[in-house]
Amino acid sequence: MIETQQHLREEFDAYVAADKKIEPKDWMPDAYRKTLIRQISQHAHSEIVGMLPEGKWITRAPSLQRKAILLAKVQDEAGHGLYLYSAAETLGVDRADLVDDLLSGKAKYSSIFNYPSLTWADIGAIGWLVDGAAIMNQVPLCRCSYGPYARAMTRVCKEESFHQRQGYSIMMQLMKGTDAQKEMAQDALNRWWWPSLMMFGPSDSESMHSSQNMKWNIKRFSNDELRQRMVDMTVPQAECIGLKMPDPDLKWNEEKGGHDFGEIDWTEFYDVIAGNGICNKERLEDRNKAHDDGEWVRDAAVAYSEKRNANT
Ligand code: BYC
Repeated sequence: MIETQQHLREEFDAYVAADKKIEPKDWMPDAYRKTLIRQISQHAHSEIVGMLPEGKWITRAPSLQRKAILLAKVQDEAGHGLYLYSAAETLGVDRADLVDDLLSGKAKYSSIFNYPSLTWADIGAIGWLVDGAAIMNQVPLCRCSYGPYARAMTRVCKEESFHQRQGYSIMMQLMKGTDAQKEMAQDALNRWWWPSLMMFGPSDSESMHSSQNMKWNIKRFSNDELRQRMVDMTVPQAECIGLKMPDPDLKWNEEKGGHDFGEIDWTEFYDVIAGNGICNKERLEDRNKAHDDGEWVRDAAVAYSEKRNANT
């Protein structure tokens, strides 16, 4: 029995080392299954909670065209949540249990969604920076060793790149506008920049899952590597439209071939993920209300399927 386990483990390791995909019915170590359920479910919850800050602006979008675009974007996030819950279910968990953990406050979701969206420029900043960070993090996940997660990511990334461009287009338009519009765009960048960098997670020396998950080809790059790429990608985009990065320590480092940047406020990050951010309470209340309001839809779907099954 122990020998069989050992053999399965060696086979699994060789498979991952050869960059092959692990599929739901394949043998996998318990810890691999567990860390995937953790990451994929947190990711699914982030997509669902991520609808809230932008959803609040659908009725206040400045034109019909912007409203239609925002509506489609928020709907895409709901779709991403659903693909991800489905991917998590292939690992043997029940979606209803995952949702319960989100609603009770037990489960984590991305820190970024605990900040308020105060102005229309925040919708630009979210698309540009938050979806920008999401793409930076998720493109490598398309090569994740777990097949269903990798495949879900392929579609998610295609949609995220539209989202990122719509956000940048809002910022671009505001920066061509009046002084008040330019100030609004700058203020949004000032407030969203540091939280966007926090999305990549703790620094490498503090990240408890990175090293094992990189060995298993779940993660391909470390939190700090992806954060550095995000900084290097965003700085010229900001300059191009006349925005100033809110970091006095930011400067190009020729030797490293990237930017040096200021220290992240890790106390703030850990406070937010412990549930004490500006909007944690509001987000959970809104999500619980949406879930309760949707009960009749779930009941109707169950009644319909029971009736159909009885007739066949
Ligand atoms: N927020 O060992 P570490 C989106 C937790 S959705 C909260 O480095 P790992 C979008 C971490 O979970 C964006 N918690 O962990 C949606 C762990 O706690 P547990 C979401 C965070 O997993 C709508 C602990 O800190 N994207 O893009 O190796 C509209 C130690 O961290 C955060 C994903 O979920 C955080 N920022 O690395 C627009 C992508 N960071 O679980 C956009 C998939 C860390 O031990 N996820 N923690 O209790 C990942 O790539 C990785 O899970 C992370 C963290 C990079 C986030």
